[in-house]
Amino acid sequence: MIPDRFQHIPRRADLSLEEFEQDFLLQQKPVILTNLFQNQPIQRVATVESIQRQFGEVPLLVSEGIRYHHLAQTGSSPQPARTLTVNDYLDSIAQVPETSLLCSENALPDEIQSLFTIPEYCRFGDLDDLTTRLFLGNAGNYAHLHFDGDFRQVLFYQMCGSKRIAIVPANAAAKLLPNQHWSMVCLEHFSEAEKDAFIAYAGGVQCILNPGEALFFPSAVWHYVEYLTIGMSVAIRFGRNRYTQFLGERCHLDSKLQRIAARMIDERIVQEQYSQEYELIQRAFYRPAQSVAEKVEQMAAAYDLVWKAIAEPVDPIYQISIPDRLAQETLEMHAQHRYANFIKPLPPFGGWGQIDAA
Ligand SMILES: O=C(O)CCC(=O)C(=O)O
Ligand SMILES: [Fe+2]
Repeated sequence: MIPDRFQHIPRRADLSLEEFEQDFLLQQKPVILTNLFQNQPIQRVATVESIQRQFGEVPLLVSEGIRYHHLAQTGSSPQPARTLTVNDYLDSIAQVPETSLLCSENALPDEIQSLFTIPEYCRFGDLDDLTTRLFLGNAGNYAHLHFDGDFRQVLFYQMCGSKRIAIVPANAAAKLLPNQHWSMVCLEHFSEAEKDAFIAYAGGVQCILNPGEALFFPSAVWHYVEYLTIGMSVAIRFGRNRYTQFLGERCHLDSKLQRIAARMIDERIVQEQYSQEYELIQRAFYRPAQSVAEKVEQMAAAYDLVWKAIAEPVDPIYQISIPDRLAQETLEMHAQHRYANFIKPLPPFGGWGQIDAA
């Protein structure tokens, strides 16, 4: 265990469901639950040795995980993903301790799923939409600063090892150079002092998460994760309501949508306060367009109108646009499959028949 030198995020044991929802979830504040799985078998798997013993033969998809390749434009492409057993992966990191490969966001194997019950805290949202994920990585690995584009709340349980986690509120986007759900700020290349200074400047908080602890990530927050040791974590990703499901699965991601979605986590509030705004986005979604670029423009205009209607009077993110061509191109690539059914192609070009004939 590594002491949490930050002490920015409260640690709570035995938090009642009501306190969790009122003081943290509905206020979109992080909290660390210190005894989430007390007396459940998962709590006894807290060392690398116990992971090897219990899950050594479980297959994992190992890849470069949450890194910022596509915009870094370094000319190097990510290493291909491959399947390894837990033991083979652990052996491989003993051979190459600085490898960038890790198991990121894998479906949670049954062998681990069967060691705990889904906590009552996760019942907010549509329970059928709840999902679980596994992470296993080497010391020195990281997840680049991003927000989760599915707009789920997450309970992030640390089985073994320690992670440094930074959380930055959605409204800091203007300071983070957002592109889709990525920040273009590469904290992984900053010195320790620069990281701390930058995260403080962006209004963020940090913690060191240790075995047995679970961090609650509010929906749509920015986060950056460092593996301080070999670490294994389980993410319980809450179900969403029908509004955040639509925004997270069908609309193109950007930091304005992020802020809109963060307002819509409670479906009662959407029904009471934001139904017109939600419909505006839905209408834009179903309006036909002739190209992905045009579709993105229609949607961005809808995000803009909605955000103008619901933003706080002084809001830094309102200034954001995506000026650079590279960002626009990658945005359209990302939007392509989401809007594919709504694009009417231009009629095919008829050729220069007349001229040729002459
Ligand atoms: O721990 C990690 O590697 C990243 C976690 C993360 O980004 C997430 O659970 O959404
Ligand atoms: Fe994430």
